[in-house]
Amino acid sequence: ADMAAELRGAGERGELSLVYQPVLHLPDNRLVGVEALLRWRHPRLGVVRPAQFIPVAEESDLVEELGTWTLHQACHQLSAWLRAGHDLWASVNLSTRQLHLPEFPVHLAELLRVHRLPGYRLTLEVAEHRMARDIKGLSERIMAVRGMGVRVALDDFGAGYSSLAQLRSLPVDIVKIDKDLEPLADLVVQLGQRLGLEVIVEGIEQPEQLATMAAAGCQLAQGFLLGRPMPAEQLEALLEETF
Ligand code: G
Ligand code: G
Ligand code: MN
Ligand code: NA
Repeated sequence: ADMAAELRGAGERGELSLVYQPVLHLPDNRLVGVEALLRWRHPRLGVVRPAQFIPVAEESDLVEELGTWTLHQACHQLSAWLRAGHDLWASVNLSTRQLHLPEFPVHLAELLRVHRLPGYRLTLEVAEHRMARDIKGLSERIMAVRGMGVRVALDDFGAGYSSLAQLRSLPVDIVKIDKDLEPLADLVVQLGQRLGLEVIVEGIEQPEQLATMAAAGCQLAQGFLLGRPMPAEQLEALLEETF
């Protein structure tokens, strides 16, 4: 069947959900944030990963529908956790197409207001392989978002189409790097510091990788070793443990 057609209305039918992966502050092993990751439970195919359906959604206005659902859901969940007394931020992956929508800043401001969220509790992750060549337009959008206090991360740096030029020209707060940059870890961490950015290393699966990244001065990390993406209830249990 046509995946795009099946995807339409998936949120309203209850087929979408978010899983949350912990981000740890390495010096004291504290859970400081979570990355929200989208899942689609297809009635016949079972759970479909975003790598399979986001590209389809990006070819049409579906990406707006999905993005709106995701942002709303993440803000709703984050707001509940904050009201329960937990101290954390949440990041949401954003399609550049969504970021470019004329109404995006207004929608975002409205979401923050409705959920009574201070902007700094939310991070938006933008991946460079999905970035338009329009660096200037993108930069303006990022500045508009940051004007609300929302933080912006450049995702997947060092993988695929990454370029130092993009990192230098985009006014982001955070750079997320892949554990494959381990051999260059200290250089990348220095680069981040030089550019005034926070560095988050992701994909950490082995204790040795964690040790190398920590020794290089990387303070924030995520990966299967530190916590798998998990449903909200499970993440909540983790938060209660360390409360
Ligand atoms: O969770 P998983 O490993 O399947 O994610 C695969 C890719 O999908 C990653 O690049 C991730 O950034 C992206 N992704 C996950 N959730 C979302 C989402 O809500 N919106 C968008 N645009 N991309 C997402
Ligand atoms: O592109 P982005 O960084 O948003 O993609 C995040 C994806 O990486 C998620 O789909 C998540 O499931 C996956 N992921 C998170 N931690 C690990 C890890 O330690 N190893 C691997 N292979 N994938 C991971
Ligand atoms: Mn991401
Ligand atoms: Na990433």
